[in-house]
Amino acid sequence: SCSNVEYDYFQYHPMEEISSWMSQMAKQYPDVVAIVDYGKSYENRTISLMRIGLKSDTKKKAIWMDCGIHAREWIAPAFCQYFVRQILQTYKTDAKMEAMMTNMDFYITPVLNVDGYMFSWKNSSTRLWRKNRSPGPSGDCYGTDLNRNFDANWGTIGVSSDCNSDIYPGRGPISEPEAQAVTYFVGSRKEDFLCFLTIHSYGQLLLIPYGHPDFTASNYNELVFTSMHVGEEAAEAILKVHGKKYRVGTSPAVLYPNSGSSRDWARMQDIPLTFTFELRDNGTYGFELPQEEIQPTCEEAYSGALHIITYAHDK
Ligand code: ING
Ligand code: ZN
Repeated sequence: SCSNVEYDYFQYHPMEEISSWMSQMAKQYPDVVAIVDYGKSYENRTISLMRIGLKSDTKKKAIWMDCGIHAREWIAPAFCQYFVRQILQTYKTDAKMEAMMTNMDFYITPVLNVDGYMFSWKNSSTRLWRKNRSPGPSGDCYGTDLNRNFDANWGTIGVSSDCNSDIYPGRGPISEPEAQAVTYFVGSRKEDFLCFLTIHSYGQLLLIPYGHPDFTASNYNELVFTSMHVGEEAAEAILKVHGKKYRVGTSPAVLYPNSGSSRDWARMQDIPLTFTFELRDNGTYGFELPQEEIQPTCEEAYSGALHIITYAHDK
């Protein structure tokens, strides 16, 4: 039957296949995997995450990971799926992973921007779509950049008020249903989350808060110090796998400033470790990363993500 056909983790998959893969995993691991629908996209599609963890008598901590907030970054959903497969394959034989799955739940959204992802699969002219699909104020332009729409210094820097722009931040903070879904789900249990990872491409970067160069929190220096340290160690772990260099820093230090990102919002909720991953490559293929690079990209990013998550767990 279909359920016995091996899922190919090293190919890009359209939304329908990712959705049925999620259901399949929940069926295959009923005690460990639950599907949680936590929002609706602008075009009324369900936004789902996989809650992955082992039963525990004590209150569990949590790890957040979202992929596919930007439609065209196809390597990101591929990574979330790979990550899920790896932790499910590992925990039965690896005591450390078993402990982490007992003490924590992983909340993993393989595709956050469902409408945009489907639009990017539609045809070659829409392949490089980034935003969601909600209409702008004038009705003749589409899409809000979901990673400019969060309530974190919203609309102040690294944005454009032109709704045709790829960095249009929307009508106001969390005007978009996809950003609302994350805000309300994470916000309602923010004290549980040890770590918030949001996965993008491309650039080979690990970005830490904040995107706004003038914004600092009370314990900002301590947090930057810890994040930089953990980030540098994660980058070392990544380098060891296939020799790829990832740079670590705040977005203004490494590239350019921005506002309204989910990572900054999560940090402002006092989630201790929040990172943006920018996966391969460095611009050779950009968003159209060849399928041959899916496996090595996932392997190295898994190593980096696991380092951060292990640190969060052990701390
Ligand atoms: N990059 C992110 C973006 O929202 C970012 C994160 C921000 C990177 C600022 C560098 C500077 O733009 C991508 N690729 O979406
Ligand atoms: Zn992105």
